[in-house]
Amino acid sequence: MLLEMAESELMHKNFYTVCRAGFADDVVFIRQTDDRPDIYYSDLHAQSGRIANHLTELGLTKGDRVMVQVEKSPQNLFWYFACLRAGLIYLPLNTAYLEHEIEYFVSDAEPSLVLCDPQKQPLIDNFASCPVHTLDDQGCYSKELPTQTDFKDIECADDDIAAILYTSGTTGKPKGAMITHANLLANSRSLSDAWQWQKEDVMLHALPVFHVHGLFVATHLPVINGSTIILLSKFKPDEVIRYLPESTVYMGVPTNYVRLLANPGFNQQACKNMRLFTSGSAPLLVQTFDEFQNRTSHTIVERYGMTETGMNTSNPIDGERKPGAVGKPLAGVEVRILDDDDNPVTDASPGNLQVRGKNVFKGYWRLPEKTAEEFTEDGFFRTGDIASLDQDGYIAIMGRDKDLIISGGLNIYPKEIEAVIDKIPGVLESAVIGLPHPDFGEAVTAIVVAEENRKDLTESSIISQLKSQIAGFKVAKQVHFVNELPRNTMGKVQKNILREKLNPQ
Ligand code: MLC
Ligand code: AMP
Repeated sequence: MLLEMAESELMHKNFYTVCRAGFADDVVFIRQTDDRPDIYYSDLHAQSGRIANHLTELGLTKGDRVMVQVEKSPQNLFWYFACLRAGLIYLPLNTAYLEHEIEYFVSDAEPSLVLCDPQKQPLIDNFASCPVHTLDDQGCYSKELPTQTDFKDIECADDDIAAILYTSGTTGKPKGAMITHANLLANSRSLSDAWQWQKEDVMLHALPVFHVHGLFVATHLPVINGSTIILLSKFKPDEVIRYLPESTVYMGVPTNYVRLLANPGFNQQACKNMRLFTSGSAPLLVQTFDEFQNRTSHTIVERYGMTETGMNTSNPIDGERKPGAVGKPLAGVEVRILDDDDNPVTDASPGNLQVRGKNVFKGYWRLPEKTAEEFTEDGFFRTGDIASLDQDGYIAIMGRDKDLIISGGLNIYPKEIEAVIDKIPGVLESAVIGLPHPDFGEAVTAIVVAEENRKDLTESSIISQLKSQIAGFKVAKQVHFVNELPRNTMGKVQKNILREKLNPQ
């Protein structure tokens, strides 16, 4: 019912226009920290209108890409909504990405405009064939915006692309997930409903805004309901604790919760006005779930999602929130678990998780074959996650079919790191695995086979080479040297043996 309504509401509008109908101009959109003035929903509308006018004056038209790699700020969000209003495709990048990573995204996405931090501009200018403008961490833009705030929002169909978010791939090359206006609407509506969002809720926002979690879930829910966001530029435990008493909702990755629990100031008093804590993007350890409950008397709502699908399942607001489980499918999301022969799993054994619904993306940017591979004939998306279903209908994520490390809520594909290590002179081959880590959940670990007598190759030399070439979060936290990698009869590296050896239980 809800989703039928969502579809008809989007007709001839875009996701922003639907949000606009739900927010009031005189309500605070963003409460800033450090005594900076409040930003109202009227400001969001006026500023996004000016930017949309500017983008149009620059000659950008529907479907063009705007690539954005800037620090988190209210202005960053104005740009996001301006793109939606102008029918442009918003393409956010992790600020940790370095030169050759950005160069790949520019060549693959062919943006019509890049917006970046001033320090990155000369570098990106070297390889981008489009204009490169800057927005600094205070929200100052390098050009003058028009004064005209009125803007006639561009009409969008359900499957018009609102954003492209890159996700890494098993081949080592990131793929752009094309997310439509209808995907955004369906997911924010079903989550609002599932989490019983109220207009009066105040969202304490400490996530980055270049991923689904921070950009879509933690921003859309307040905006579609016309609620206030307390916007923190980064996750800092002391700052989160300081603003919790003025908030009602907090969303985090498990590392955020581990770090909050390590702070003695995080207690029942700090959380007394809170209605909801949610966790996702990586598995939440039962130990963290329990410790959180004991410390705060609140129970974390764990949910499960992906860049390609938005949110799929959630533990309930009313009803049992099970530790180690990600809950039941959200409204409008169909979920099934199949064995390796594609037969439905009928008991609680683990199998391959597939999802279908209006939340599921349109496909990978300019990769029709890859897109076709990831969908079944009847339209289910193969998540690559291994899941099981209990007798109460709760899903638990048991593992992954894909060779993927999730560190502090960020995905890292070993293949990409191995390719960089293998190019270091003196390295014969390498294998990259994830090992349990108390802070990040999993930590990138490299196992390297070096040529004989390469005394210059050490853990720190490999780490510093990686740091110069790839984003810091992907850099191996540890490097081990071995004489050879264990392989099976097919010649495939047996990563399970490496994991067992380096992390004996
Ligand atoms: C930073 N570093 C990391 C890291 N983040 N290393 C491993 N894993 C990470 N996630 C490294 C940096 O390179 C640096 O290394 C050092 O840690 C300090 O950097 P920092 O920038 O000060 O880090 P910090 O602020 O502490 O960041 C940690 C974090 C952040 C956990 C707050 O990573 C974060 O916000 N994670 C959330 C990501 C997220 O939003 N995921 C959602 C994806 S969407 P050095 O060596 O230079 O000191 C998705 C779908 C879904 O998955 O279901 O939601
Ligand atoms: P991303 O590609 O960054 O969107 O990450 C999506 C992946 O994160 C999923 O395919 C899962 O493997 C993982 N993930 C997200 N939420 C959870 C969760 N609550 N528990 C376990 N894994 C999760």
